[in-house]
Amino acid sequence: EHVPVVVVGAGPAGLTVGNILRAASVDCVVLETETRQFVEQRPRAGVIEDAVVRGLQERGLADGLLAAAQRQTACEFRFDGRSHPFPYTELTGRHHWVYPQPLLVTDLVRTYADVREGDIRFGVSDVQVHDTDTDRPAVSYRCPTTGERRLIRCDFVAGCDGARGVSRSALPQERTRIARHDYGIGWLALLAEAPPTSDRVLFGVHPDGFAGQMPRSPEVTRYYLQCAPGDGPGDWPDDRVWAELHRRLAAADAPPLVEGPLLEKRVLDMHDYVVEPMASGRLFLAGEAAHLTAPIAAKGMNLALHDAFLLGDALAARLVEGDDAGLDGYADACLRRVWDYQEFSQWLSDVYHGAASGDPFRAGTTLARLRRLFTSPAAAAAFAEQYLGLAEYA
Ligand code: RFL
Repeated sequence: EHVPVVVVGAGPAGLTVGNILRAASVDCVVLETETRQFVEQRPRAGVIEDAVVRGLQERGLADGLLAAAQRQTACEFRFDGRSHPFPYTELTGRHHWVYPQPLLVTDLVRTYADVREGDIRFGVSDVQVHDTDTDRPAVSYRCPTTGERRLIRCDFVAGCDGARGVSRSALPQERTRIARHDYGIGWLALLAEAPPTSDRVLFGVHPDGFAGQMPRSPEVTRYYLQCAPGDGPGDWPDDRVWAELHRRLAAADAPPLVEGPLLEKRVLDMHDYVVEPMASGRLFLAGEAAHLTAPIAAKGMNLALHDAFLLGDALAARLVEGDDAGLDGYADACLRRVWDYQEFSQWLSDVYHGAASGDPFRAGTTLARLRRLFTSPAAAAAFAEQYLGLAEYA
């Protein structure tokens, strides 16, 4: 079997690359270890930048999103027992969109497989990437129904298999650097079957630790609670979760949180990494296969989709018109943005977690940084620009 492109992984990045290739009539195979149902239901991200929505729209991939997503114009910090709304659209003219990742993935699978007649193979196992530094790379896998091993030869491999994938390890070790950052904290990620108390994203900066509220839909709300990095869900019975959420998001001038059953409760170990240079020979990584940003600034899926736009367009230009420029500049173009967002996540992490660091000096300076967003128009504009996505990427 031979196809021009094998895409490893059917997350937001891989499905977007596949869709762009099919729209350009380039054949490809997407390989995914999980089932279709599993990837369509996996809850994760929800906040999408204007520029990414536009990127999806330009590629015919935003119909579902535009019909159902909420467009947000402000977020809100809570500290000193009060609410502090931050109206970012007033400052930048840009928005955030709330559209849960499972809905986006469902749209992307449907368009790829059902509308653009793309080949997608779910439930494969033991995926291996071969010969990517030659002109004839290949990907092999075990077929879920027969158990036999299959080999697909191709011209290019798009490694979009996320943080736990295998394609990253096919980069030549001597030319690859992995830069890591560990925040030394955990976040308890929660999904509650309850309406949000406010339709804004809320950030609670509190001496007991950070807490966040991210509306997902009228029925479901995501919450985060800073916790010790070694904690497990067992350390956080529902009563403790709600007591801490109430305390850390308290504001005398706002209604209380609405409690409900907790559908998801897992501890995220907060860390970042960046794989450089993201490409070698005929292998190009995109999304979390190449870089992870802890969900502090809600940038992970945005970065994954930015990569996928560049990679899909570059592969189509190469395979349809013989134009190599996009592929040649791909890794550098992605990495500039990745480092920008990593820096912003680190900056924001200090603001969120400084008050609970146990170090009174750090608590003082990070609170000063937070108050400055509400007293200095220049500081507010700088925050808004990064939070909504730099204008240069819009
Ligand atoms: P994904 O989504 O992990 O997809 C990779 C796919 O590859 C499959 N796979 C393999 N397939 C074939 N062979 C193998 N050997 C394979 N190994 C794995 C996997 O099953 C999967 O289907 O990576 P991708 O496409 O790069 O997309 C990245 C995003 O999913 C991720 O960045 C976001 O979810 C991060 N994130 C957020 N990002 C935002 O932009 N805004 C948010 O509000 C936001 N909130 C979040 C988040 C991530 C979270 N978690 C769970 C860490 C909230 C949370 C709680």
